[in-house]
Formats: sequence, structure tokens, C-alpha cells
Amino acid sequence: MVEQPATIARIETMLVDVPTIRPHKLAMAVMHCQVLCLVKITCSDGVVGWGEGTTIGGLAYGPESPESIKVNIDSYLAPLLIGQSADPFAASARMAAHIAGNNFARCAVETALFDAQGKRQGVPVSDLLGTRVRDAVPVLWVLASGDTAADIAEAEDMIARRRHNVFKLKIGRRELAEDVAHVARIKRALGDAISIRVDVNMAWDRHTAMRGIAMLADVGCDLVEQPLVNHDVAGMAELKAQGKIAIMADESLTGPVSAQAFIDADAADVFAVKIEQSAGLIAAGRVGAMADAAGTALYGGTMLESAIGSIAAAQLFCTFPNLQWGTELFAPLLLTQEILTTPLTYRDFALEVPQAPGLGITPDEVAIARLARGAPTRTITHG
Ligand code: MUC
Ligand code: MG
Repeated sequence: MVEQPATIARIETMLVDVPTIRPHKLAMAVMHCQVLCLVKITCSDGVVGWGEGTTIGGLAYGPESPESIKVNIDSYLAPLLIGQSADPFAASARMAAHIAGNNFARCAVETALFDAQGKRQGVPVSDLLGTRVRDAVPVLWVLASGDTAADIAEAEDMIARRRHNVFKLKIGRRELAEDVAHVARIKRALGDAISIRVDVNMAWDRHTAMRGIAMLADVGCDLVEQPLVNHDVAGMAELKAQGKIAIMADESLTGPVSAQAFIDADAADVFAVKIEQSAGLIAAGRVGAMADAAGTALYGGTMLESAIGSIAAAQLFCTFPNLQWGTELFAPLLLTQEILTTPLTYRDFALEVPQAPGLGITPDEVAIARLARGAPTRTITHG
């Protein structure tokens, strides 16, 4: 008897609220809690896959919120896909053809289908995406407590524990001089061997960016991420042309079309590739390949996803031949609650990429049910 190809039988979504270990202060939001939209897909052959759609600060970061991700999967993506092929490449193309935008929601569904497909074929997701060139990816830590002395103590602790030796600082909430003084103090305290980068999260206009970048270069900062609003490609090109510090594009990159615009305008030294912003692992992989071809350096970005989304990204980033600026897949460590039966392994400044089939992780469904929005015994404390 010929075996029937697997189809998508069921798509379940759940909102999960997880408090952070400390307030996380970005230019556009202060986070006390991360809201995950987890996706569980059951296929006709009984194989189950998990994915995640998560963003930062509700609607503060971009046009999708965890709630919109859930409602749009339930209302539109699930009806489009139920009964259709469970092959992630086929489903991804179907979503791209029928769903405008909603990159984060599409990524969550595509990730779950990759997890299932890897389990079905007995291979890690990295093998479905390309060739694995490393079994661990370097991971930096983001200092964003809002307090310089607390950030220094946090960084020193991370270095001593060999967890992180590269730090990204969130700036753009305060006056420029205050922000630069904060960066300078941290750089001085940690020393020359420690790389310090900043993420402005689009908070500057061109004039402030020109001044800010010159000042940051003087205090030893290595890279400036997304200083300008996402659509200011020409402005980013001007900053890059100054050649003072490496300029990284993040919010501007929403998949291959935006990546091409940046390459054409020579507007970034580095691309922060994010699987959700790109609309999934396949599109994010294309952004990586385009950057390589254009001579643009690569960095593995995050939307502060939990272990599920973070390890999905790691499965892709471990296939990138070049990952010159490492990754920032630290967010599972920013969350107070474990949602896997076995936590991810962070050691020697890197995250290990599992070799087991699919994403190579096992969600703890009891813990997830306890944290899920609407669960009867849930207690959230805001720190
Ligand atoms: C961003 O803008 O890059 C990544 C690290 C972090 O703290 O926030 C995210 C989003
Ligand atoms: Mg960023």
C-alpha cells in the first residue's frame, strides 16, 4: 500500500505569560513579562510539532501582538492549512500566497511544521534547512536594567560564569549624552577584551545618529544597531558610509525584499536576521544567503522568544557559513519559568544546538498549561 503524505490535522494556539527575571528596558517599552503565543500542530500521521510567535511590548515593537498572532492563526491560517500538506515548504508557500503580512504568525506555524517534519524524517531541523556547520552558536547578553551599576554587576557575573562575554546595551530612551556616558562606564568597567554594542531601536533622527555614532566610536563601542526608523534606508547608508562603527539593520529587515533594498543601497555592514521578522525559517535563510553573497556580515537576532522560538532560530543559524557577529539567543535565560522538560544548554559563551529530530526539544506541557492565559491557578508578579 502506498503511504499517504502527512497532512495538517489540528492547529492549537495558546498565550503564555512568563515574568522576566528583571525589568527589561528598551527604547520603546519596559518589559516585566514576556507573552508567548505557542503553536502545537498535530499531523495526520500523529506527529506533533511546536512553534512560537512572540513579540516585544505588545504592539510597541511592530504591527503584530501575541494576541493578534493567536487570533490570526485561529481565524485564518488554520482554516487555510487544515487538511493540506504538512510539508513545511508547501505550507510556507501557501501562507505566502494567501496571507498578507503577519510574518510572526506565519513563522510560528512554519516552525511547528519544521519540528514535525524533522521528527518524521528523524533529522534535526538544521538538516532540512541546509548544512549544519556548527553545533553551538555564540550568544551575547543584553544589558537593559536601566541602571549602569546594576548592568556592570550583571555583566561581571555573566563573564565569571562563562555564560556571555559580549554585551548589547539598549539605549535611546534617555538623552544622548546620558546614554553615551552609560555605555562609556560599562565599557571602561569591563575592559578592552569585552565587546560592547548598542541597539537604539529606531529612536534617533539622522542628526542625533551622526553625533551619537561619533561619540560612541570614541568610547569603544563596536556596533550600532538600527539607529534610525525602519524605512530610512538612505539614512542608514549615510551612517554606514561614515565608516565610524559597524551599522546593523534589524527592524528594517522583514525578509528578502527588504534585504535586497539594503544591499542595493549599501545601507548596512551587518544584518540581524530574525526568523519571525522574516516570516519564517525559509525566508530568514534566504536573507542570510543574500547577505553572504553581498558581503554583508551576519548576526542571529531574537524577538525575545522562549526556548521554542530560540532553538528554531539556532537550528537555522547553525547552518550559516558566516555568523561573524554571533547571536543574541539569550531570552530563555531572561524568563523566570522553564517550559521544556530539559532546559537548553548554555555554556562557554554559546548555546548548544540539539541534534535530536525536529527542534530537538520537548515542551513541558504541564508547565505550559499552568502558565497559559486563563489557567485557573496562574499567579504573575510584576517586579
Ligand atoms: C531587538 O530590538 O533587537 C533583542 C534583544 C533584546 O533585548 O531585544 C530584542 C529586540
Ligand atoms: Mg534590535
